[in-house]
Order: sequence, then C-alpha cells, then structure tokens
Amino acid sequence: MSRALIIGITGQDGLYLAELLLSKGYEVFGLVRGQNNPKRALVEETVPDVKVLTGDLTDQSSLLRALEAAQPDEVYNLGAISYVAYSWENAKVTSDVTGMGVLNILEAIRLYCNGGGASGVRFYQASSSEMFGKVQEVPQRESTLLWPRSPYGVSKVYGHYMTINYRESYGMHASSGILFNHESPRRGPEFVTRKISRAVARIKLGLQDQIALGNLDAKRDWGYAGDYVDAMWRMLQQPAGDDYVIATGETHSIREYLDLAFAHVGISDWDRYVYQDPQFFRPAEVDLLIGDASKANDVLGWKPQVSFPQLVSMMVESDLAEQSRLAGR
Ligand code: NDP
Ligand code: GDR
Repeated sequence: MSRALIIGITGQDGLYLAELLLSKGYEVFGLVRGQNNPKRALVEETVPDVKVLTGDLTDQSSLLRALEAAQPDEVYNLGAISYVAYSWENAKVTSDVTGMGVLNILEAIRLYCNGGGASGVRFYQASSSEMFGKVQEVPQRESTLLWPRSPYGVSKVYGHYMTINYRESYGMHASSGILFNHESPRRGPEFVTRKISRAVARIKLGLQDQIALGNLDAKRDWGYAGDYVDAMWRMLQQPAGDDYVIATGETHSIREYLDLAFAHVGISDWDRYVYQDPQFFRPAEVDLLIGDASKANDVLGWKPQVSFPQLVSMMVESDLAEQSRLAGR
C-alpha cells in the first residue's frame, strides 16, 4: 500500500486529493496546523480515513516529525497562504509560508531521506499561473518567462525554482505543477467564483440583495479542482520529476461567470444586483492568463473533464442547496 502525506489537507485541493488517493488504496496522512484548527473537523468528517498529523510549513522540525510518522512514498505540498489580494497586506507571512515553506519541506525531506528514513520520496509542489503575472507570451507554457505581479506570485516563483533546484542538485523526484485557477463547491468564499455562486444562491432565495465586486473585466482560465488533483497524482507516477502546466486553454471574464451563474437561477439582468467596490480592486492585475497544457496531455494523458458552464452550474447548485439548508427551507 502506498503512503502519501498531504500538506494543506484542510484546503479545497487537499480534500479532493485525499479522496482520490484513498480511492486508489493509499494510506493518507494530512498535516493540519494550529492547536485548535476549526477545519480539522471538516477533514475528519469528509475523509475520515485520513490520519491527521499536526505541523506547520514554517516549523521545519514539525515537518520532519510528520515525515517520520507518515513514512510517505509521496508528499504533496498544497499548503500556502493562497489568497492573492491578502498577500499585498501580509507580504512577509506570505513569503514565509508560501515561499520559504517550500524550502522547509524540501530540506526536511532531504534530511529525512539522508537519515535513513527512506529513499526516493516523491514530491509535488503546488505552483501557480500567478507566476506568469505580466505575461510574456500567450498562451503560457512551462518555458514561459515568469513575471509575478503580487507577493503571492513572487513567493510561488521562489518555491517553483527551489523545487527545480532540489531536483537538479540532489536528484530528488520533485515535480512542480503550474496550475491555473481551479474551482469547486469547496472553494473558499473569498475567491471570486465562490463569492459569486454563494451570493447568486442567496439572492435567488431572497437572503441577500446585492454583491460587491472588483474588476469585472478580469479574465481567468478556470477549471474544476477535481480534475486538477488527478494531474498532481499523475505527475508523481512518472519515472522522473518535471514541471507541467495544467489548464483548460480557455479564458473567461468575471462578467461571463456572472452571466452563467445568474442565468442558472433564471435571472438575466444581473446588473441590478452587482456593484463595484474599490476595496476589491488590486494594486496590480495579472494580464491575459491562458494556459497551454499540451505537455500534460502528451506525457500524463491528462485532459480537463468539466467544462466552464458545467463548473458554474455545479457551484451555484451546491450553494443553493447549502443556503436553503442553512435558512431551514
Ligand atoms: P486553500 O487556500 O484552499 O488551502 C491552503 C491550505 O494551506 C490550507 O489547508 C491551509 O490550512 C494550508 N496552510 C496555510 N498556512 C499553512 C502553514 N503555515 N502550514 C501548513 N499549512 C498551511 O488553497 P487551494 O486548495 O485552492 O490550493 C492548494 C495549493 O495550490 C495552494 O498552495 C495554492 O496556492 C495553490 N494553487 C491553487 C490554485 C487554485 O486555483 N486553487 C491554482 C494554483 C495554485 P488552514 O486551513 O489551516 O488555513
Ligand atoms: P486569483 O483568484 O487571484 O486568480 O488566485 P480570485 O478568485 O481571488 O481572483 C480572480 C480575479 O477576480 C477578480 N475579482 C475579484 N476577486 C475576488 N477575490 N473578490 C472580488 O470581489 C473580485 N472582483 C473581481 C480579481 O481581481 C482577479 O482578477 C487564485 C488563487 O487560488 C491562487 O492561490 C492561485 O494561485 C491562482 O488562483 C491561480
């Protein structure tokens, strides 16, 4: 039975990845931070077969202890401060967790393996399309020059190159997945897709009147998180570590997302409900993000399965059910 350690188990991707690995017969360990993390219960309910360990990406000895307890064949680092807007106001802690945290786990794996703990632990790093920022070519591929536009993006670039460096310096089986935006009903409510799907459900149910947003012309290459964790797993099944862009190859604006989300509940004139609030605009925006996943397609046999309209419908449906339940209907 293969063993996997997921750092970031309480997040959107962590839960989907845990479900995928459990379905493949893995023994799965998940790292949860903090002494009383409210999301621990979510993990215990959603994926009860996961063995929860405590630790933090900023505390290398806790990572070493987790490796010793889990004795993993595969380590997935999904842990990060992942909200781009927050990273301008909290650049230091973002750098410590999202950037330096990658060095901490890579070095912990190296020490663990050298100490006789194991050889050949395979490592996945959750890199991001935010690294392309001020894009230098369209679509973006593995070789595209990185030009991050936020402290989050800069931190991800550090983690990306550190992963490559450990692969090249120590022969580690280390892969970096450059994932474009991926969403789901488990997406955090601070991100724009879930913010909209939840608000649309509440407006439909008469629980909310308006929604405040930032730049409606921003565009993203949005896929479904369930598809994207499958790509992570496929990377670690290859004979050697490498870097892969994971994307749908389509880009859509926030306006298009609004069109589909409101249409799903039978509302066509969404302008009545949406207003723009300066607090949701960013100091710098990324340009036209659109990914070329042909390498992942060729090497990993990976293709996205869920279309953009299906994704939007899935999210609004799920929020309708949740909001109805919360409202006692
Ligand atoms: P989430 O924000 O949902 O999850 C982030 C996870 O990181 C949470 O489990 C969080 O724990 C954990 N974490 C935060 N700080 C620490 C820390 N100090 N030590 C250990 N763990 C910590 O992100 P997603 O699931 O959406 O994304 C997973 C990864 O993929 C992230 O690294 C993200 O940056 C990256 N990514 C995501 C994309 C997307 O579109 N979703 C696209 C490209 C990359 P807690 O719950 O306790 O806060
Ligand atoms: P992003 O996701 O920054 O791409 O990072 P987010 O959903 O936060 O923003 C997407 C775009 O929507 C615009 N926008 C708003 N965003 C939010 N959050 N709230 C609003 O009210 C709003 N109005 C407009 C933003 O300006 C932006 O252009 C996500 C995260 O998961 C990262 O961790 C990951 O690396 C990248 O995707 C790829």
